[in-house]
Amino acid sequence: MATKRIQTTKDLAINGAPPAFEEPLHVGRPNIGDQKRFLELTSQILDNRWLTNNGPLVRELESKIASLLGVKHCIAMCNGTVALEIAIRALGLEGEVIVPSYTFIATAHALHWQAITPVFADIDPSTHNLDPDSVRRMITPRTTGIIGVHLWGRAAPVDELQAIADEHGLKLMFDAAHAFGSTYKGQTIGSFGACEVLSFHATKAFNTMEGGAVVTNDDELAETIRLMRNFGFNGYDNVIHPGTNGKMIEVCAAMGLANLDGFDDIVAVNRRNHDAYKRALNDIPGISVLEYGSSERNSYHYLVVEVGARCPAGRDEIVAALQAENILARKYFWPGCHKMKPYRDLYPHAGLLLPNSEAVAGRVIVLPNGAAVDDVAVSTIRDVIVALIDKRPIS
Ligand code: T4K
Repeated sequence: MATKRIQTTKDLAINGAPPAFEEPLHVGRPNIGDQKRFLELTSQILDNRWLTNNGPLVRELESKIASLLGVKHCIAMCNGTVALEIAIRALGLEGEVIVPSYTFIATAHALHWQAITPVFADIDPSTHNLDPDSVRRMITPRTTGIIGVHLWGRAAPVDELQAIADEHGLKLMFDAAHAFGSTYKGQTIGSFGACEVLSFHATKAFNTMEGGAVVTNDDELAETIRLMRNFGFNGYDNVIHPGTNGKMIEVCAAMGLANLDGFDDIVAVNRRNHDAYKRALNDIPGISVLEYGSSERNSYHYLVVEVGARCPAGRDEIVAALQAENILARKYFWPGCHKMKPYRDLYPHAGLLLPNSEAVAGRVIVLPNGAAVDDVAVSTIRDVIVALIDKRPIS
C-alpha cells in the first residue's frame, strides 16, 4: 500500500520525504501456492519418518516436472548451483568452458569451484543472451564445453550454439535457472543440449524454497547424475563415482508439489503486471520494458527495464530513488561476472571483449513482480521516475 502521492521532486524520499511504502516491495518475493496442501504434505512427511534421500515426494515431484517439461529424466537437487556443479562433473567438462559474463555468479562459480576456467563470451544486446559469434571467438584448444544461459527465461540461441558445439566437438549444456515453463521454437525448455539445469530457489517463479534439478533425455547421463547426487553410491557400500550431497529434502519437494498447480496463475499475474509496467513506463524518455515476444512462452517473472542514453536520469540514480521509497529494485547482473573479484583477478582485461555485456549490465533495472505488485505499485514507480527527471533536459 503506497503512503503518499508523488508529484514533484520534493515528494521523493531521496529528498527527505517519507518512503512511498512502509513494507519493502521486493524483487523475488516468493510465490506461495496452496498452503493447506503444503502443511498436509509436511505432516505426512513427519508421520512417515522419511525426510530425505530420494523420498516419495521428491520422486513424485521429479516425475511431475519431467512430464510437464516433456523430458525423460528429472533429477531434483538441493539447489541450482549444486545441480550445475554435478551436471558439469557428470559431463566430464574440464580445461575451459565458455559462459556468458552477464549472468548470476553461480554459472561461473560452478565451473571455477571445480578448477575449470570459465571463459566469458559476449551477449547480444537485444536478447541479453550469448552471441554465437563471440562464443566462436573464445574457443581454444583447451575448450571442452559451452554453458548457455536462458537469461530472464528467454531461450539462448540453442540451434546456433549446438551447431558450434558439434563443429568443434564440444559439450553443450544450459543453465535454465530462469526458464521453468519457457519455450524455444515452441518446445518446452528442458530437452536442449546434453542437459539443462533448473533453479527452484525461493525467488524463482516456481520454487521449492531451496532446490533445483537437472533435466535430460540421456539415460546414461541421468544415471551418473543420480548417483553423483548421493556421494556416488551405487547400492550399499559401493561408490562408483566421485559424488557430493546434492539431495533435495522432502519438505522442499512438498513445497514444489504445493506450488506446481498454481504456476499458470502466477504467470498470468506476471503478464498482467508486465503489460501495466509497459503502459506506465514506456513513454518515459529513454526507458523501455524488455519484451519477451508473443511466439514463445515465458513466465514473465523478471520485469526488466533498460535505461537508455535519452533518459535524463542515470540507471543508478533511478535505483537509488526507488530503493529510498522501499521499492527494492535490483541491478541484476551488474557488474558482470568478469568484474567480480575472483574473475577480475583472473582476467583483468576481459571487458575489452565484452562491450555488450558491460553496456547491458550498466542499463538494466529489475523491478518487483508477482502477486505483491498491483496497479498502485506500478504507478508509484512511474511517479518516482517522472518526478526524478522533472524539468531536466531530454537528450
Ligand atoms: N544460474 C542463474 C542464472 C541464477 O539466476 C541462479 C540463481 C543460479 C544459477 C543458482 O541457483 P540457486 O543455487 O540459487 O538455486 C537471488 C537468488 O538467491 C538466486 O537464486 C537467483 N539466481 C538470483 C537471481 O537472485 P540474490 O543475492 O539477489 O538474493 P537476495 O537474498 O538478495 O533475495 C532477493 C530478494 O528477494 C530480496 O529483496 C529479498 C527477497 N526475498 C528473498 C528470499 C530468499 C524474500 O522476500 N523472501 C525470501 O525468502 O540472489
